[in-house]
Amino acid sequence: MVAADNLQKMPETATFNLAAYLKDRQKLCEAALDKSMPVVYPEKIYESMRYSLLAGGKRVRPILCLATCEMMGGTIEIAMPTACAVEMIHTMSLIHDDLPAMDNDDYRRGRLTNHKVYGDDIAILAGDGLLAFAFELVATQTPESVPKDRVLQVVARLGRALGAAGLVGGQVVDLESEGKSDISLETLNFIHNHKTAALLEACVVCGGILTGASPEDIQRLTRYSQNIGLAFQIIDDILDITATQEQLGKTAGKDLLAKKVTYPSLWGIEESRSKAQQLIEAACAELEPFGKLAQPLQALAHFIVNRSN
Ligand code: GRG
Repeated sequence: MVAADNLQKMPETATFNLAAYLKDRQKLCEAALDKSMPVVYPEKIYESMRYSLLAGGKRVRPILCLATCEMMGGTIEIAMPTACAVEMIHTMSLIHDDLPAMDNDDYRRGRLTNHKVYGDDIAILAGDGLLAFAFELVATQTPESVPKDRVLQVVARLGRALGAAGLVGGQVVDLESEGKSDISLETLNFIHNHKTAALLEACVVCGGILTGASPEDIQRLTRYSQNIGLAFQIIDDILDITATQEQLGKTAGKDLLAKKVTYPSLWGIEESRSKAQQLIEAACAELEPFGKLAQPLQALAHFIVNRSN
């Protein structure tokens, strides 16, 4: 969920109220996620998947997917299965990231991590189950009005964003970089372009694909999302230093403790913030041709740099 202090900082214009927009879209996403996954036999695995999936979270990824689809002339209805899928994929990556074999974290989204409650074995399977279900959902629940070749493109785009060319690749380089103090900016960018930005890019681009967006528009959406993706991670690194565990819902200060190379460790906090802001300006500039229709995506970009969790 979006913390109240996040929303207070959000720019509110006469024509677009981001706080109200986020509240409304979060409610829709929560309801769709809840409905998508009932508990059946064997109950334990469904409960474990639902434990993490319905634990709150800002829902930035599904909202980006819905907002892009609407900007490009589509509806919430056609994008909702893909929006739920990206949140399931994101949640599974958090469950696996928190495992003792990876980041070894005890808290996430304000509660104990999945493996702390269900054990490592079930947590691994909950991640696997969410990942598989995400693809099933897109393939079977996207409305018939969406041509099948677009659904196939979404499946392919998501698969690429997650595998060794995306999240998995970024995570591998991140693990390899642990304990090394001589990580270059190039390597740091590789890690975060893959670990964080690739899924955010897929959320936005898939929202466009579902509407049959032109290759030029897909290019614009790609540049917008790559910029917000890197800015998202820069802010994540800053928050690890400046925010409390209560605000983050997970252990704070882990990067400093692990002596991890991060954007603030390379540039300092102020410079990092200013670089994130520049990325957001560049992202918003990509959307100028869409005029007022781009307001939600532009406001979401600003939300990403102004958030406090
Ligand atoms: C995808 C097959 C597959 C495996 C996962 C573990 C792993 C491989 C990758 C790690 C990916 C990871 C955890 C990246 C960090 C991304 C990030 C900045 C997360 C925080 O996102 P928020 O702030 O969190 O949107 P909420 O809780 O609000 O959703």
